[in-house]
Amino acid sequence: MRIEETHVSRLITRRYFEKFDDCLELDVAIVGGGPSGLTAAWKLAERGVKVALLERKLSIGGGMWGGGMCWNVLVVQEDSRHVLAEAGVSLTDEGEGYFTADAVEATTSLAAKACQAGTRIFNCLSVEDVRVRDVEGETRVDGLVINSSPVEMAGLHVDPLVIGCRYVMEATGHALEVLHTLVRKNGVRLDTPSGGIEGEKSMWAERAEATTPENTREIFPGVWVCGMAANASHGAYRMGPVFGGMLLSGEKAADAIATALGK
Ligand code: 48F
Repeated sequence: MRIEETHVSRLITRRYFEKFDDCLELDVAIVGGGPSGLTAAWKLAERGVKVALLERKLSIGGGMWGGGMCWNVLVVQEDSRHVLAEAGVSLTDEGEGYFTADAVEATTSLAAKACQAGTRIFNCLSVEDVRVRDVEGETRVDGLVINSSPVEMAGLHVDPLVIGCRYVMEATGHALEVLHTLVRKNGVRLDTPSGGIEGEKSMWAERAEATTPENTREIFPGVWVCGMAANASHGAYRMGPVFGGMLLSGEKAADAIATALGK
């Protein structure tokens, strides 16, 4: 086979921009490709929701790759292992309700499930702001302001682009980047006890795992919080390298949003 380099370039640019163009109007835009975002993406796409996932880094997976302290084993509990099992991940029963999985197998399997179900993933792309609109007297988020990660990293003065969506999913983990930007720039009140970001408490894994799915909800019109972002926004504890709550949070958010969208 003869290989023409410019044709290879044409194939890449054509397919990429076809995909990008089709994602300018989405049902759901997920910010962050950690375990909660990937699970939500997979489950939303499976329900026929038009969903894209935007990840700043070259690699998706967030905090999954390194297990705990770079020792790449994940721990999940009895009530969440079905998510990894459904993704085809091998689990070892450690007794007393604990299961372990290889972090690399779990990350790549969740990512494959999300892609194969129809999620469009844009890695190397950073969300720097949200789009807001007044809808019937209520301020609502209905889009994201995005830029190329290398532009962000180099500090170049280049204007961003915008994608529209019915719902944004804030799945940026401890950083809560979407919510911090929303609150700082617009002075809006979130649906939290103080109306602001409550912050994250120290380690209490059992409590944190219980509250992660509970705190997974629409925290502002058009914005769902998912994964560690759910706890960090609600003043809840952290859980460290126990990943069950992340998976259940993604599953819950996907089910609620797909139902709200009539899917
Ligand atoms: O932190 P992360 O893995 O989020 P998660 O799904 O899972 C948390 C766990 O990994 C772990 C834990 C115990 O289970 O607490 O920490 O809540 O992944 C968040 C992803 O969001 C990306 C970031 O690079 C990471 O991969 N991200 C953060 N800010 C942005 C972003 C942004 N502004 N634009 C795009 N991606």
